[in-house]
Amino acid sequence: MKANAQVSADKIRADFSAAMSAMYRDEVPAYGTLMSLVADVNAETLAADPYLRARLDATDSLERISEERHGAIRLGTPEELSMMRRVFAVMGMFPVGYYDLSTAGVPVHSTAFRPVGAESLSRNPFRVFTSLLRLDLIADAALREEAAAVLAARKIFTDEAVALVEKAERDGGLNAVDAARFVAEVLETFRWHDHAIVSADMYRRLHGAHRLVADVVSFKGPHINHLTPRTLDIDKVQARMPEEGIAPKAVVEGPPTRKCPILLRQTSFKALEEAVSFIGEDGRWQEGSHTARFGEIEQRGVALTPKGRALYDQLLNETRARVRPAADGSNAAEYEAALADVFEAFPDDWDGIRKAGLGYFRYSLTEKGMSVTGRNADLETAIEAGLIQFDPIVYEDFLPVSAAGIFQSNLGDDATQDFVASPNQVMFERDLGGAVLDEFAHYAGIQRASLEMCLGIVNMAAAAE
Ligand code: OOG
Ligand code: NI
Repeated sequence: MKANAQVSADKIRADFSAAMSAMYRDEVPAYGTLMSLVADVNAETLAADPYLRARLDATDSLERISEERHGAIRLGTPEELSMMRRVFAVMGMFPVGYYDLSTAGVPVHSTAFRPVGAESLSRNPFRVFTSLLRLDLIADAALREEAAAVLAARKIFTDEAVALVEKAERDGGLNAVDAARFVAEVLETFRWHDHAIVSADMYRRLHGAHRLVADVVSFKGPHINHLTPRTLDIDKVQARMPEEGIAPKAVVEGPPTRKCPILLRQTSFKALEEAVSFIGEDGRWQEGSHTARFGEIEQRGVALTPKGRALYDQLLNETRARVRPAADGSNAAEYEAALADVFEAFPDDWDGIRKAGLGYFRYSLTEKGMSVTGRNADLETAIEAGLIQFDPIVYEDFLPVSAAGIFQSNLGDDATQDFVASPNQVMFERDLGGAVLDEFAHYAGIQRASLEMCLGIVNMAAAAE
């Protein structure tokens, strides 16, 4: 390779994800424990289910699972958000979806930066759930202004990181030397700082407005607050966490346990209380603490169509109207029972989900299908004849109610607070400096392309025989 040849955005993302994982394992040892537990359970699950293993292998998703993770950060200003968009673009990560969390009592709105093409996703699907603090939802005007002033004065990116982003934009990429520097420089933005940029008194006041405000405003940068490996059996990992000395939150967020997993199920362990030094009166540091960083695991299932998603949302609302999961976990069993009961209404076999138009699937030719042409068959006939098969397309995004549950469990049980629901995607996109992509369009595109390819071949006019 020539010294100046550019490395792919996919490689930069894979390197960055690995560097972030190594850093977080050093900073939060429980994350390392969770990673090995997930790796064990994934290996057991695959060994016990050769069919699952074969299908993951056939759809290029087996390799990615052990390297798969997402993280989350919380930013303070529009400038930070738009610069973050440019940083992630260098790694082939683009904003997908808009999540309003004000309805759930968390003063942020968010997007997920992630790769979008099927090939990039199978190479490395690293995602970062990225939230922007909404000071406009904080009632105390004086505090709002003080917080804005602190945020305006901080610089979360190193000069070198910014210079490398500009270079990548100018040249359409980075060479290997610059890419390695870029990874190291950008990592600095996500690092934990145990010295706050505010006094203990200001921290207390920010904390009083909302714990999340204190978490965003008090520090030099947006420390990565969790990293989440992907498991193939979340119930098993959840059950084994206590044996490893990790206490999970009481309820798994998302759909119930099913034969055919849909969307996303997540659970986390509580944030750690960490020592922090605050700015003191006389130039001396004042000791204190802050809870922010935690661990999470997730199991991903099939991506749902708008129709499937509407059914999911309806069933989740129905469940929560019946039993509202208490933050202290006291009614966890009752909630789980209600969830399982209500979700009986959601078909639990792949063909049923597909036929009802609830999920997205990738179609491919079976061995038999590869050897026939000129069938003039429609999709269902071709499936029945064993010419075309289908695999669920994995959900690559997030769920607002689940995200709110994860936020809440880590902000403390007493942190529930009501805000007037005020989604503002227009403001978010203005601050971001671009539009967020539509998550459904991505899945629909993969499904359509696979379908056209299969039917095109099966129905291709028979070659002169
Ligand atoms: C983000 C919480 C959302 C998820 O997996 O739904 C999230 C945060 O706490 O900053 O990561
Ligand atoms: Ni998460």
